[in-house]
Amino acid sequence: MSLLKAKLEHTLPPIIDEIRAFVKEKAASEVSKVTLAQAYGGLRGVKGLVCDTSEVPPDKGLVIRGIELKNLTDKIPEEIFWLLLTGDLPNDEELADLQKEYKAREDVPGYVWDVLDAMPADSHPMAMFNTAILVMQKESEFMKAYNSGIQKADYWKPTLEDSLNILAKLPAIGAYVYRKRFGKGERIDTDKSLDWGANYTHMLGIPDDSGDFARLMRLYLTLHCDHEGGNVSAYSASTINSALSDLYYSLCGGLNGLAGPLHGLANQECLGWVLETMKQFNGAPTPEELEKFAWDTLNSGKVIPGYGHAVLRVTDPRFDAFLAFGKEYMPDDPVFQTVSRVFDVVPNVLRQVKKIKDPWPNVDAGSGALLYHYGMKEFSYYTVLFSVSRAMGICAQAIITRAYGLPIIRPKSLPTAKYKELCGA
Ligand code: CMX
Repeated sequence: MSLLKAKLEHTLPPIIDEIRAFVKEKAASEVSKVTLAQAYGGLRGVKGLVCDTSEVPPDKGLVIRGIELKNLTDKIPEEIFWLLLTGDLPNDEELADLQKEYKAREDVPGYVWDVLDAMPADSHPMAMFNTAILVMQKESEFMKAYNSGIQKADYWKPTLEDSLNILAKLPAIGAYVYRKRFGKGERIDTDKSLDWGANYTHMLGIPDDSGDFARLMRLYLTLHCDHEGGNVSAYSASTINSALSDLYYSLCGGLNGLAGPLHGLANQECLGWVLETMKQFNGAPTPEELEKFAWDTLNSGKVIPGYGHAVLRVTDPRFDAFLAFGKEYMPDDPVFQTVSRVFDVVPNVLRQVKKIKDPWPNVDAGSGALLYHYGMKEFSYYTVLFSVSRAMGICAQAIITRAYGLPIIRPKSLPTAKYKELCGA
């Protein structure tokens, strides 16, 4: 048995008992009210979901199991997955065991490559990536166990198996999507001696003699791992999961939401916006030029990608971490310098637009420039990197939800006429 499963078998039962007792005792306590504006406003701020893997306080940004992200940027993604799931960072033995589990499960079924090869050459990388996940659904251990009559209390166990099986394969799948979609040549085999992030870098095939690109990839995969339960990808995935659809269905569904330009696709849009400013002004623009460009974007009815957030009200700590990386590894890169200058200018512009609640950069504002620096210039691929990372949070949330035995998600909708009645209109 993996050490991760053994640890969860030991730690989950008392947590589950405590939650059951707490909910029983306080069942009638009110935790949120919903106004009409919220009902018609994407339920912003309405509390009614449970997520124990991470939280996003508006004034802090991502906190994973009580630890602020800024204190986790030196951790590798495997450590983060362990933390999301168990609430603790792994010791050396536990980390090595998780890495061994990934290695044992990383071979991708041949039919996945065939399906990807058969997709139209101009498919979006996210469509390819998500298709590869969905096409593996027949491998689901949860589905097999469910069909064999597994007890509800054990649902989390095959969900953990599905998680490990999927996470182990995502770097190879993601790397092949990159090589296939952008004509980079043959698929590169996995290197069993490398960790999850470095192996992904290796299979992408981008030259990295210094190891700095692998360093960035590990950071990237760590920073994008989870963002509590209410964002589009997490919420979509957990809704699908709550129907006892297995993780191949629910992860794919969640990541389809990540492919939207207001969510994860913003990182592709963001670098495009930065490069557009450089094209228009023949190089790194001055602050005045950037300010004008920002106003032109807003006045043409478009959003400034990489800025604003539904929950955050401060600079995203994930952006801070990327900015720090850029300052250390590529301070003279003109694209990075432009990103840095955009950060000096755009919040002041957005602050002047009354309706915008958060003028600060989010995770997507800076990451593209760093990838671009190392030669990954295909913007439409960037959300796949985000997905490989976010799969950790979605899987961890699914395992925990199954362990808690939470029911199918089914909030109530009403027609407008009923809301009018309710509001006395
Ligand atoms: N540029 C221009 N307008 C913006 C804006 C931005 N960066 N951020 C918010 N606004 C606008 C909204 O479009 C909205 O306008 P309308 O009322 O006309 O529709 C208004 O300001 C109020 O929005 P808000 O309450 O501040 O923000 P929301 O919670 O509705 O939306 C988000 C949040 C992220 C979708 C929005 O800030 C946005 O579109 N940002 C740009 C896209 C982006 O970077 N997305 C990535 C987010 C991180 C992630 O999920 O990956």
